[in-house]
Amino acid sequence: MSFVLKSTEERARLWEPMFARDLPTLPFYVWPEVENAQDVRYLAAWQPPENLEEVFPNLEVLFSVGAGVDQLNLSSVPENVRIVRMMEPGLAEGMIEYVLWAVLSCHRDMFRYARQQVEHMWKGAPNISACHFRVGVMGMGALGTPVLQKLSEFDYVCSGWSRKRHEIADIKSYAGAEELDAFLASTDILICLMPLTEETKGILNRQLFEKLPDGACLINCGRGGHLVQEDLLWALDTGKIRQAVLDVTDPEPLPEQHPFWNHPSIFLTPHIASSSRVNSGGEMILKNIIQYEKGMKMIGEIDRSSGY
Ligand code: NDP
Ligand code: OXD
Repeated sequence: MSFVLKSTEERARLWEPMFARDLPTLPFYVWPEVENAQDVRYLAAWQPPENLEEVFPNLEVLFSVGAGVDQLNLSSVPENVRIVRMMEPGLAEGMIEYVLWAVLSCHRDMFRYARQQVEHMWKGAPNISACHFRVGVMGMGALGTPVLQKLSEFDYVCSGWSRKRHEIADIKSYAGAEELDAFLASTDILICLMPLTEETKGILNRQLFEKLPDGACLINCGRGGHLVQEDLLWALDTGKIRQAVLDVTDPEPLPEQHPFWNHPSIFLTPHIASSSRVNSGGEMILKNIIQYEKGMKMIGEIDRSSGY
């Protein structure tokens, strides 16, 4: 039985001693230096090797080193292989910081002031209190929920939308397709923090934007595939959306001539909203292997039928 890491040098350097400390009898290999592929039971990777079934025929658990699993072609992972995504505390911390920055910047109109500076323009507008802004988060999971809780501390009027209803103090929970319109109608700043699945692909589209109040803001921290790009350009041109903050695009990076690069109302960041911290990510995988070997539940195991 062995473990293979197919990822960065930094992870390899830090995780190998951690594994030797906590699971000394489990051989640790760094891809592609694997001694006996038949023995490999655990693989941690962003992308597994091609022909996974042939490369590691006895694989039992595939750990994604990221929070999302949309980069995996789930149909090429054998049915018996359990898939576990990364859930470690650093991911939520980073996402809270990013979303808070983006929401405060939209609320306080910082992107407009940045544009004004380029024009040498000195022109202020009165401040509006946070309690007058309604912030809506699509996705109330491991990231969306702590983000909503932090925004609520800042006095924003917070709501979330997800498949199931969630009971969270001070947060209004909207659930399912039938409650999406009501959620959108009461959202001034919309944040996407959903996984990319067959159901959520292209969900940020013209039809959805039309349901938002005029002059809303959009913050996409999910995946580039959630957004229909030409529909965002339409929404910005018509004033339906006044500002977009995009941490994710499709593709990443965008091609040199893409209209988003120079759009005055789009602020792009290069997929840096959050990432798993190397040490706590390693600890999480170790904990999961130990739990798995005891027949216990693993934290972050995905449900293949829903794709997240
Ligand atoms: P979770 O799986 O914990 O939460 C996902 C949430 O989305 C759940 O609330 C779920 O609903 C909801 N959801 C899924 N499908 C639908 C649907 N069809 N309709 C309505 N709601 C839906 O994921 P995380 O919070 O950990 O992460 C979310 C995503 O954030 C990741 O998949 C990744 O794409 C992105 N991400 C981006 C990063 C960045 O740096 N930009 C960093 C890390 C992650 P329910 O609660 O009902 O199950
Ligand atoms: C992730 C990401 O999914 O960085 O972890 O987007």
